[in-house]
Amino acid sequence: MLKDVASKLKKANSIVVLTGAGVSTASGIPDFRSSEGLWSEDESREYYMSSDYFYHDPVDFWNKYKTIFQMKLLKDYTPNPVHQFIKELESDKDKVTVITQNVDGLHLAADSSHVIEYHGTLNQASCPECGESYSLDYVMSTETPYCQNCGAVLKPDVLLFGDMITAHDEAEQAIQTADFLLVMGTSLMVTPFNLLPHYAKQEVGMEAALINREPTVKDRLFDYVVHDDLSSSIEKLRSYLSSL
Ligand code: CNA
Repeated sequence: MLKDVASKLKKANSIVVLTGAGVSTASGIPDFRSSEGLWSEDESREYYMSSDYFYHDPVDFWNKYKTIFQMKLLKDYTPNPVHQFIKELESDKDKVTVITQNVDGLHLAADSSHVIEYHGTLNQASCPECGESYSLDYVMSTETPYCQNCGAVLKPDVLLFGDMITAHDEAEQAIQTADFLLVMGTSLMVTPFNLLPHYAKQEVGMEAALINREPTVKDRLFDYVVHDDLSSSIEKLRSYLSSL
């Protein structure tokens, strides 16, 4: 199966790669829905990570946000061979667009040229009043981060539950002009991101492959499905690609 995926990757001029938390587990960042994932510990997290809660109590929001993410996500993580493999695909393609649900910034750190951070990024926060942007270093330097211009409490640039998705049209546009879709490391449980493979298959009519350790609810959509660890799958894909 991976041999077929390698051959499709080789032939395609323009590829879209959809990624989820599973591409970053090899960097040491836990995913959400595996048994050791972040979400399994406490379901009230969905409420605390919502824009409703941010506007209700922004000071306690930051308290909760940092408790949930600071220990586990806001550290110095680096790209792993999966991020690097996606970057390497650019070497003989017209375009490789990465559309990621991840908020860790690791595709940008791996230097991928076209990255759509569909759920935003943990690496920045903005003022909801005046729009001024602040770095993660500033956010982490103080218990509650306030805007230095207007004094409002900053909002993280990560998409909170209840926030509008602004990247969906851009994501569909990228898919429209691609000729192969590769989906990696996601349970495809989150809507509307999980509508993108439907769009690729049913509206645009392109072939699509999924590599994920566990079966997903969307497996039937794909032409090629591989249930395996990404690090070893990437090694195999690399070696097939080099022999083509
Ligand atoms: P998820 O629902 O936790 O699913 C992750 C999937 O990846 C699971 O089905 C696993 O089987 C699979 N997986 C994990 N490790 C590997 C591996 N090494 N090889 C192959 N497959 C693997 O996460 P989704 O991305 O589907 O859900 C979307 C959420 C998760 C988004 O809102 C993200 O912001 C959020 N999230 C992001 C990060 C991050 O930025 N790194 C971390 C945790 C959660």
